[in-house]
Amino acid sequence: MRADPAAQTWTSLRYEVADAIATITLDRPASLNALTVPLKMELLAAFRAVALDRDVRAVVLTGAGRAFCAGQDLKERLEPGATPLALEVRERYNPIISAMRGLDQPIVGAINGVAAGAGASIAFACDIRIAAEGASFAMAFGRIGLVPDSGATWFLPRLVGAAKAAELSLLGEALSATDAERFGLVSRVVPAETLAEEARAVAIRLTGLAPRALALTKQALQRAWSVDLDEALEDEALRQGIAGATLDHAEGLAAFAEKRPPRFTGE
Ligand code: T3D
Repeated sequence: MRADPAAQTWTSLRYEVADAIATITLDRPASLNALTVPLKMELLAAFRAVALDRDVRAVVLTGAGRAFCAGQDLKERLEPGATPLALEVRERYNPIISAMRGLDQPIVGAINGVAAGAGASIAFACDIRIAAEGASFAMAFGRIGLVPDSGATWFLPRLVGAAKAAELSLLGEALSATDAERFGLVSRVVPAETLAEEARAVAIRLTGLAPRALALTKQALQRAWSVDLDEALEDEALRQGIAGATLDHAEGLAAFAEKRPPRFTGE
């Protein structure tokens, strides 16, 4: 897959850039956007394209049709010669999650419908999640005799707490959008008709902020999950040193003093 989105032929997703926002739409609606090998490869290529495009300041990730993503395409898994599971997870799923978490630009998940199995994991790996009223999350892995993957065991307890994560993972029952909001899994729930607009509005707000500070914040929040307080404090100090040396910080101070909106350039 090529890193230049203009040179790439997308068959299983749509990749559109406008107003410094890359919108990635999983586009296999007849299969509820289930993840085939081509879709996984394209999704990874899409995040790599974003990583290389400094003009993109935020990403919206969503699904076409009535689902966000139903996880692994189970029909493909039944085909003769399907890649062994551990290899598939290691070489196709894990790189997508790593690419999402390693991306400087924040990802807004517009969860338009069911997010099941690895589809839920991909939703969890977004930085901000907004759900449509009819959306739901299902840790569907156990129902087909598998274990949670693609980061689900790492993200879910951190997002909803250990007890709820265990219940959701072991029972595999769907969590409604309303309950997802109650447990802090999504920032808010909106009517389906306004989801795209609401997600875009959040992305637009992100594009107005200092890109380097956003990237450093994203990294700091993630690192804080796995270090003790002393390390987190030192990490914040280090990152503040980096952010403080940017032109965007100088611009932020100048804009404050001059009582005008800042114009951040990412430098
Ligand atoms: O490589 C590896 O295998 C390892 C990685 C594993 C990671 C995973 O993601 S494991 C979990 C895989 N996902 C699932 O088990 C979810 C399977 N789907 C469902 O349980 C249900 O479809 C949903 C709860 C998501 C939605 O239910 P519903 O009633 O709204 O829709 P439906 O009628 O079941 O599905 C609509 C169509 O989408 C249907 O197509 P058809 O029969 O009308 O032509 C259905 O087969 C298709 N579809 C839904 N999910 C998948 C799928 N096709 C392929 N793969 C799917 N995962």
